Amino acid sequence: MKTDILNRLKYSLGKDAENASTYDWRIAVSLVLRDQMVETWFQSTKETYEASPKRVYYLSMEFLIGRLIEDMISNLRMEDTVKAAIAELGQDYNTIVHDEPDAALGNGGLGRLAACFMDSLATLGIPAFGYGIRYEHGLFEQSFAQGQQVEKPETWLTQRHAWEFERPEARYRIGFGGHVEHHEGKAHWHPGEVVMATAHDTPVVGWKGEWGNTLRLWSAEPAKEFDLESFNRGDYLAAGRSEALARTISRVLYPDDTTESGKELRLKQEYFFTAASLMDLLRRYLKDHDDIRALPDYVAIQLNDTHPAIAGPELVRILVDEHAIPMDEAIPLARKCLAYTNHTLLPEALERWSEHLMGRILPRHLEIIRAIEHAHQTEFPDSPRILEHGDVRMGELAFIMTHKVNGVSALHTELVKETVFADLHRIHPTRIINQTNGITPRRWLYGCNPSLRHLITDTIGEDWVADLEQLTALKSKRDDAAFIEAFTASKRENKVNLSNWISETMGVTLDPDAMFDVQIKRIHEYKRQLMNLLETVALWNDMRDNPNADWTPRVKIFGGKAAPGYFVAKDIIRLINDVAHVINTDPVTDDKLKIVYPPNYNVTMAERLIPAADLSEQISTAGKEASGTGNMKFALNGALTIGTLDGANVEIRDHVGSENFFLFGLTAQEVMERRTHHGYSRAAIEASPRLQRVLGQIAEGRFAPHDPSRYHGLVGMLYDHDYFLVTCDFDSYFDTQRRADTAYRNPANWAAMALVNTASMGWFSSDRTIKGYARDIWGAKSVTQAKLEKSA
Ligand code: 26W
Repeated sequence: MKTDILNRLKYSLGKDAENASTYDWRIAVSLVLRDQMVETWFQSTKETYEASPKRVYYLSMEFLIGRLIEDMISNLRMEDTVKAAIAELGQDYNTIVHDEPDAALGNGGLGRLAACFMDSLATLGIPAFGYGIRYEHGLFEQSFAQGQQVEKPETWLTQRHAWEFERPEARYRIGFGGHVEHHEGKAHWHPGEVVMATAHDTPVVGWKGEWGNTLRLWSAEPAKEFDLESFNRGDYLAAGRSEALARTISRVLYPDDTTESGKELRLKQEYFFTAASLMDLLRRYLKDHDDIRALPDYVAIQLNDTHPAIAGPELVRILVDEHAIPMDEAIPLARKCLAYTNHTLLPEALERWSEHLMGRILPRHLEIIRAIEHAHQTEFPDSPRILEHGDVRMGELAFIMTHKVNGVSALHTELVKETVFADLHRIHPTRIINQTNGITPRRWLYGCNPSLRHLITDTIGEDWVADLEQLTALKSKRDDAAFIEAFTASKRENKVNLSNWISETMGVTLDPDAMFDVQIKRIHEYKRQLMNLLETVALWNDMRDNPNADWTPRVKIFGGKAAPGYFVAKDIIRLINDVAHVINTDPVTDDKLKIVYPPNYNVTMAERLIPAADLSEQISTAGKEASGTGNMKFALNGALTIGTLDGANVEIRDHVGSENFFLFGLTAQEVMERRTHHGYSRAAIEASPRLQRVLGQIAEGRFAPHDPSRYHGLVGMLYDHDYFLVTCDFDSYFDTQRRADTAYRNPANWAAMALVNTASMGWFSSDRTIKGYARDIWGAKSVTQAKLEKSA
């Protein structure tokens, strides 16, 4: 290993050990690891061609990968080797691994789920490709100026991305605009603009490096060469215009995670990567198969939300226009290959493109969408329409063009059947199924929590990493004092590490014995960070009213970005920082209550915060959080959840036991019912003196003395438009927080409850989720499993 690293330093970076920077060492180590992975990767690719199994294609606009170096090291089982080599080379392991920028090619839950799924597909030995966009700039970098969010372009690619291989041979022409000509019943699309899609492959090797899949990300490049004439004429801008235009398509990730932008560039991004991916997988299929009608037997395409839903019309276009399959055969043929996952019920997140824009950017596809609509309407006359009020509804298109639609938690799937797709569900009663989300235990326990990982492995061996349900064996340890002590020590070690990091980076001193209460996720009104903050101010008031009472010290940790155009969310961020400033400088509560909000929350920060958490905030308005996955990560790392009966919280509580979960709030049914009551928020406020007092303080500028009216809007909204029922759930939330305070005062019992959480989270492994997709949707098999069975 040592020699390999020095060779890479020399021959790939042109550096010797004396002059190498941390960056050089990191790239050298990464390239050596990549060499290791290539063996497995090639072997897997070879075996796949030989076995010609069904392949899975996961199409996603987002892959929220984070850092890869530690994940690669642990999956290849090379920690000790790498650590020893780096030490012998006189370098510091942590300095090198922490130098890697996050690959932040996603907004939040949907993007991170795609990354966890890629790890599970490889670990399970299921042949798969992830297809997405190689954004030059991922999710913006967040900083705070006077407590307000400021966005800066993210720059991960200004450095060499060590893990990828450019694939110039996998290059496709992607057309936009233009017009369609029809001759003798055949359609010919003549695009007005063409860009090139070039593939960049990152090998994805699973646990123990037994199988390797590919994450293929597309970047946009100009189709035609540099315009030398314009240049020679001195019109330099014109010379670079087509290049700049082309590159724009893969330039930046849209930072919205709940509101569709409706922007032309976004539609072009969606079609760009979807079309390149379909061309690529069909080229691969036709290399070994000549009957396009057998495609559904060898290809399963999963649409990660509606963002790649244009795949339906695009596949039909290819079948009809390039393979002369009749339209009424092409539509069902395409449907058999496609499946769609819905991740949200929020109306503003359901994509709808104007027919006008679709007709201008993708004229042939609009024709095909009309044909799809006609075929479906003919068969089901009272079916909801794809084309409505001049819009193309991508949810309806995805539903009608796929053979399976799944929700991401049991509650969410029921709500999908009862609300957004109620009418289509009546027509296709077996199409909607559930696949409750999961998380990869490799990153979210083995990788991010070494002290707990070692304790578990020392207790039950290491097979849990690829068979997480084995954690249930730990339940028997809840009355084992020595084990509980070690379990508690692990949590405290993580809290001390976090306290050191917070004091280094934010200059705030935390008491590691206080309860670490953490809410980290995108800022959104339905996730109710505001309710958390209102409870914090109410607690502060009580502490100041009664400073000598026996308070449970509490540290409130917030993390999360707001979409740049989401002003209410930005106001909430500002209020959290304004309140933190006042409370953190209050001598009365100095040793009882602190609020910290580290800027630029991302995957790497989640890996730092989650192992140190005692309490996990999953407090969304019931019926709004499709699943949540942070909730699973916290419980797996021994945090107790305070939460509503929303998304996967319901199933987490079923698995850990209601006695090990702090439940509060209205149910989804009750939320819908309460909304019918006029003035429900004013009534709730009038019924809660505690809430009234807090809202009064905020409205009068207690936390913004130089701008007292700063939060009039926010408080006014709670009085009159409290759409997410913060006011109605406040008191039960406050009381439940006090129950948590009391419980925390009994450390042994708290640790026992936390242990039961960890031990009960096996089912929430993304390995279980992927097995569900493979069984119920894709009909895909594990090649490694098949090999094992054959050799047995
Ligand atoms: C068009 C703009 C846009 C972009 C992203 C709209 C919606 C999205 C995503 C669907 C939002 C998202 O990340 N949803 C989250 O998906 C997770 C994975 O299934 C769930 O666990 C979360 O509950 C859900 O909010």
